[in-house]
Amino acid sequence: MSRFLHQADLDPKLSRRGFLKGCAIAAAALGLCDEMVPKIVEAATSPKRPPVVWLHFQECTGCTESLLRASHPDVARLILDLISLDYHETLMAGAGKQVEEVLDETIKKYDGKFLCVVEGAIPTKDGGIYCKIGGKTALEIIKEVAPKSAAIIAIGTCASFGGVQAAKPNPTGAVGVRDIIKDKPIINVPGCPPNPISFLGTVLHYLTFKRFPTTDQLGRPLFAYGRRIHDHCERRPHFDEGRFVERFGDEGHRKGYCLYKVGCKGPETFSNCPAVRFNDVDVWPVSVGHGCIGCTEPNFWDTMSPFYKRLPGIKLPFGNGIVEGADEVGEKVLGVAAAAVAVHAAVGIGKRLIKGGAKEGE
Ligand code: FSX
Ligand code: SF4
Ligand code: F3S
Repeated sequence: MSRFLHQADLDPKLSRRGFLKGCAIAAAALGLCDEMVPKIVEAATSPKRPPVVWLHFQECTGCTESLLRASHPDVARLILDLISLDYHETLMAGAGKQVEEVLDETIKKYDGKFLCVVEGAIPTKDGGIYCKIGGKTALEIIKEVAPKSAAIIAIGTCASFGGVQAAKPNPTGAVGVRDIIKDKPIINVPGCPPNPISFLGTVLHYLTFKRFPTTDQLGRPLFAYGRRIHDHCERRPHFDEGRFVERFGDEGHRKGYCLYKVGCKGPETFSNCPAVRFNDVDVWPVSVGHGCIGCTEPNFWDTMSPFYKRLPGIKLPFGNGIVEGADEVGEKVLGVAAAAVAVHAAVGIGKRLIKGGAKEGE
């Protein structure tokens, strides 16, 4: 780890057991079989750690915070042990000219070899003046650093798609890295913030196979973003059977019913949250009673809001078996996802009818 880092919040040493556990968690998240764990361990223990330059632009630093405050300290520690973090503005003890020199030195010394991690969006309006570090705009910095990097990981929804600052009317013209840099391998690990395991898995895959994992059309690794939340949510049986929370705090909420009608965007959101969960205590937003707000999706501040209104255009089974027509709430157009959800809902109604639980038209 770089001499510039504060180390107080991290365990001084990662035990062998903790190390192997971290590798096993990442291998499982990557969908790799047990036989692959030794290969991952070998890559992770290579003395040749890739130098990493970690840039911060328009964001809240939640991505770094969640990574380092991971209640699973081994995961945070493993990430920092895997890479040689040569430049990271939040973690560096130094400041000003001294660290700017470190950045210059690092990108020259490791020209074409370092991994660039970008956290935060890049403002493009008015010459990019809305985010400046050391007298340079974020736009200038990314254009200077990216061409010298081997590959880029955009961590968080801001660096991936623009995030909160790109919300309408996007006053600073904020965009994600892929909108600026076109000729480097770039992978998006969105989420506001993303799950540390998704980032760890991406890094481990890169170290082990010398390339990024397969992605979807939005540049997100399929191992973490290949499934819709709605399709592996533990409340899904309630959706299918038409049991919904109508208001926060009502009986249905206390019983753990589906949160769709109080705004859950799980049917339109791709992420591993229900499977990987957070904070090492086996929870995720929906499990603790709050709908998913779609934080891994592009423009979710616009397309997924109002956050407490249901997605429009979906036919739903009510508790009494009546099928309600499409609502016009928010501005999201659901397309294929809506059709898929409607089919599931219809199946649920069908089951209820077959069971004789409700009469048609009731
Ligand atoms: Fe964005 Fe990350 Fe949301 Fe915050 O840095 S993804 S605002 S959690 O912290 O970039
Ligand atoms: Fe789970 Fe949300 Fe889908 Fe309901 S709508 S099943 S709470 S993901
Ligand atoms: Fe984000 Fe939804 Fe997961 S809000 S953290 S994608 S449950």
